[in-house]
Amino acid sequence: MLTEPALLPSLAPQDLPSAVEEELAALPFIDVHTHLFMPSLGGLGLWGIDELLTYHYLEAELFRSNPIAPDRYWKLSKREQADLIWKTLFVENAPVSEATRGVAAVLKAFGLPTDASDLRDARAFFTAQDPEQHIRRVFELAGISEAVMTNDPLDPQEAPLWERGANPDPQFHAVLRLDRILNKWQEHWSVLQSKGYSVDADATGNSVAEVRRFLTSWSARMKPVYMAVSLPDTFQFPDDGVRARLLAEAVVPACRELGIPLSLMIGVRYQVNPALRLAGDAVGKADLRALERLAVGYPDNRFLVSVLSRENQHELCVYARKFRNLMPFGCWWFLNNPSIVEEITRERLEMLGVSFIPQHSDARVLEQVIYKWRNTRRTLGPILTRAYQLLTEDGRRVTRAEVRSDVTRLFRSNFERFAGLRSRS
Ligand code: HDL
Ligand code: ZN
Repeated sequence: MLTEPALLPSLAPQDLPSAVEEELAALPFIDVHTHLFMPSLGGLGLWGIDELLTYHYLEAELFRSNPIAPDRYWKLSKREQADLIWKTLFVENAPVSEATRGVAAVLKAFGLPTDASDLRDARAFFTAQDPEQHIRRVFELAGISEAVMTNDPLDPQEAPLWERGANPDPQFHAVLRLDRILNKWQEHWSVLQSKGYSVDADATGNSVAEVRRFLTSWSARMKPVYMAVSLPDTFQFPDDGVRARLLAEAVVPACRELGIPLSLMIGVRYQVNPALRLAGDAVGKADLRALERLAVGYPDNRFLVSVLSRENQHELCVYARKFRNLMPFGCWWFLNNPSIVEEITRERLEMLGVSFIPQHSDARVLEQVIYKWRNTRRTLGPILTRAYQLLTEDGRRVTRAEVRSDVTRLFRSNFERFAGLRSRS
């Protein structure tokens, strides 16, 4: 309760750092975008040291420090790949990059050696873990209560698990991911057709209505907290292509009817180096007037927005000031590095107060949430403290209760309210 006496006296400047640090540590966050999977989606979930080391961020870094040709690397087994990455990035070099240091932080969290010459101990530890208990423990170590998944209804591995009935889990929320429909219609319209939807290659005739029916059917199955799509830096809206038409006539109306946001993650330059596979994507500055037209055109829709280019961040803040149905979230992918997180978060605080969602982990491997959220707390603490110090210098002190309320908005209730999460339960 905000009125507890202990929370009421205003904080002296020297007490701000510890108060902020304690409130960040005490609050379990909601991780609003991950590639993790709930236990009932079993085999899809990645965890353990071999998956941590073969994360595509580390594969990209391997190829800069080891002469192995990518096509030869891809022929190695998962263990051989992990051994090579460990030797190259952790033994032959100090793991000073964000992604390599993260693996060291995970090993330390479990009391495992971070400077071993091989992976024997780490493999033995992770192999000995019970998967479901491990998930609960990892979430606790990370300080998150829930993770929002990325669920693809056209993924040949994942779709059958949902169609057979996947038990929901209170620590995971589903998201209906739309990339195959919106970005790769040419390759996937026939999959929809094979599932009984009368669609065609140009999305004419009944196609829009049938996509809408597909979304409604999968929403009933998954109960998504939002729908999501990643978009290229060249994304335009409106335009005379299939994507804009399906967005406007199927996806946006479906989200409005379901009362859930649409998450737009804009600025990817896909596969600039296909030889690196998942690590082959890059970044491009997008034209955010497309976002402006969506916010203006659909005032009753809500849009979660993350942009990949550092150069787009300030204008996203400006757009968020113009349109309350835009919710900036996270420092996505190539931005999730302390030097850039600090810049983005400070400008968001300066322009939006606490009306945004500072971070998501984007974790692909379970234990990554441990280091990604540790880093977020470590980076955000001084930034929030500075904001309160400036406020105090300018004549307004804050109470512990206000710090707690701000941290709760930033890492829980902004998302809960925007996604209508609590109002639906
Ligand atoms: O499209 C996305 O959700 C991105 O996050 C990609 O999955 C990307 O490969 C990634 O893992 N970024 O962190
Ligand atoms: Zn992602």
